Amino acid sequence: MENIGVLREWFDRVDSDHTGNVAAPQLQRALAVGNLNFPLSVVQQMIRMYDFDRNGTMNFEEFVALNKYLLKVQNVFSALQRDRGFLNLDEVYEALVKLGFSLDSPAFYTVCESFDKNKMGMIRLDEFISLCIFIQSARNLFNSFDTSKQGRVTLDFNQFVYCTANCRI
Ligand SMILES: [Ca+2]
Repeated sequence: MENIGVLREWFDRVDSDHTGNVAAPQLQRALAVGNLNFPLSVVQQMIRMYDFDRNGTMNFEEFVALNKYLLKVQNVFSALQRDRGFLNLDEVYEALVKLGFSLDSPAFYTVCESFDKNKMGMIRLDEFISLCIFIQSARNLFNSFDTSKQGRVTLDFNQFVYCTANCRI
């Protein structure tokens, strides 16, 4: 999917009503064709991450940016899954480090727990992508409050509510 022509073709197919914009349900169906099944809320979060013009849908440029991110996550997953189709939790940790996130134990295990649907410690690709989308959104939101780049933010209750509502998947 790296080839821009191939991406354009894919986008045009997903954009079935030819508006130049892809909405969450269309994107959800398109990803499902590639065997990636996401709840609509995760797809909406993907769109929010790359919705540069803030219109709630993906134009081609935004779609390319999202695809680039998904490929990066997919590559890290593929390198570690050793043909089993899932990562164990140690491998998820390693994968997250490769993607630039080193969480402490409480944060890591809490996140894994909420994305490991059958609670077996085996994270499939779609679960891993959902997990990454969540952490990346949390990172982006955190950075928007951490204006002095101290790695620390102070939130009042309203801001806290705003944050949790924004990162909920
Ligand atoms: Ca948009």
